[in-house]
Amino acid sequence: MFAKTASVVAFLAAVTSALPAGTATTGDKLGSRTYASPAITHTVVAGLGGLHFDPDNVVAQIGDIIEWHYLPANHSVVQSSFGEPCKPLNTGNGFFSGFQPTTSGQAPDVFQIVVQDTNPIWYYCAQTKGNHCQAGMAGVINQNFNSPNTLAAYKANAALTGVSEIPPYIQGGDLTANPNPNGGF
Ligand SMILES: *[C@@H]1O[C@H](CO)[C@@H](O)[C@H](O)[C@H]1NC(C)=O
Ligand SMILES: [Cu+2]
Repeated sequence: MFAKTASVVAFLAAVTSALPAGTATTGDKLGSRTYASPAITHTVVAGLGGLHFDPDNVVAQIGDIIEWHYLPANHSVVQSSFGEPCKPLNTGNGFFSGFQPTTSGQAPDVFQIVVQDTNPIWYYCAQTKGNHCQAGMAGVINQNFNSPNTLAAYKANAALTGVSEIPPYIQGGDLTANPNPNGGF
């Protein structure tokens, strides 16, 4: 009996801590309210449909995972700012997956990040052979749809840059074995 009560209390505590800030709770009963949706993984495929990320405009919740898969020939993802396309974030804190070459099918590894906040996350492919970023190989997580900072604007500005910058090392995410290497894209 005690154990059951304790587990209910633990459950309530867990649910309460998962609620968005500002959501009122009263007593020990859960009223009608909206729950945060469980974290999901958003798959983005680099190189699907040419020099392109598919999908290149993703809306994700905090806690969701973005997982990039790599098709031929040799792509990467690098976080950038909106204002400086094809260039790593100047804070040095942005992510870089490294280059993930494959001659056919998917590359053996995927790169994952966890969405930490609701700010837009801009990124590009740093492959300089063929100028992938300048050709439009860029994407965004959580674009602000009320802002002039659109993905189309990012790509237009990217086309005006010279050579993309390649970060010195992999950072800011997890390079991990592809969980679905034979998945068709
Ligand atoms: C992938 O591209 C990078 C950057 O251009 C290059 O350094 C690397 O050698 C390439 N790897 C393969 C296997 O082509
Ligand atoms: Cu690329």
